[in-house]
Amino acid sequence: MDKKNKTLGEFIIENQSSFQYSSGELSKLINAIRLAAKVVNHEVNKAGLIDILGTAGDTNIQGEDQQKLDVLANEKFIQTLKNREIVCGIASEEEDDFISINSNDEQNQNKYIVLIDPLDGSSNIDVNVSVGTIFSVYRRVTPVGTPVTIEDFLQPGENQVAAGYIVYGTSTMLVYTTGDGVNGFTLNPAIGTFYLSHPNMQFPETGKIYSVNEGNYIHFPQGVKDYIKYCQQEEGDRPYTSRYIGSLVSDFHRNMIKGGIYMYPKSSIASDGKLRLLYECNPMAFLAEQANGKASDGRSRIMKLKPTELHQRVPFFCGSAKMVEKAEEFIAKALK
Ligand code: P6P
Repeated sequence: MDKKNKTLGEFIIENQSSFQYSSGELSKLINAIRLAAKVVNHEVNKAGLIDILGTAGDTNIQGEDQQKLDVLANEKFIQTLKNREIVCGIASEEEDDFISINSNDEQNQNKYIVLIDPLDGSSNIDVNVSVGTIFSVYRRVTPVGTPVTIEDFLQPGENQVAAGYIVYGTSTMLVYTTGDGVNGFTLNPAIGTFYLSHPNMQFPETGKIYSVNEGNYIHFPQGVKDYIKYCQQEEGDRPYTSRYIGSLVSDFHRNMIKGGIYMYPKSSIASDGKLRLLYECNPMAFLAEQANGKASDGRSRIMKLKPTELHQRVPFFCGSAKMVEKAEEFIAKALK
């Protein structure tokens, strides 16, 4: 079959044998994420109607009006994952603590935990700019059949068994990895099917796009300021182009296709940066490395960091390997 016409379902089945763990469960997990993505996509696409109609014209089963989209996305992903009894625990940006899923039941042999940012960049919804869902999957480290603990969630990113995102943009795409490269699937909304549109996605080794909120420039460490000035200098293939959507998934996706670097540095107003290690930086870092890119906190490989808290923040530099390395060089030089 032509690679490009393959559906996500066919792709999962064809590739589950290459997955080193229990392939059946992983397939069910990715399928659950696929379903939740279609439901959230439907809600995101009609969000603008809330202003026109007062509501989105729908009410949910409790007869309530349209909820805030990030709350709704959170509920849809948690509900979908819970109902399929595939995972033993979930952590979400929208939940203060992790959720244990009947994992104190001897019968619950589920081995996977999922961490999600259900709707990253949701403030962009009101201005019709693309947003995304990010997910990260690990095998639990505590005994199967016992309640999950925080240790199951505080694993270094290199322990991930799968990670991906859905970008709700001009088209809706699901992009994910299970450790054997990165593949992108585009939703055909007419029939609700994801088709393989971007097989084996790779970051160009270098690029000419830098993505950072330059409004924070005065607050950045000197090394970051020096790298931004380097991007703006007229020399060789520079100045680069500045592109910053304010939605991590969208900036990452564009940079992976065209080449570029995304930065959310620490600053004098955000001592650890803004992005969350567990359900934003680690999954995007897994994807970046699987696509021959890099992901760093400015000094160390993101996926090596040992998490200490569920919602901890870290500085984040991610994208084309040569560009991340150059940023790290400027940061190191300024510290000497
Ligand atoms: P700022 C969205 O809130 C987000 O987490 C990322 O998706 C995005 O890149 C960043 O924050 C935008 O943050 O401070 O530049 O508005």
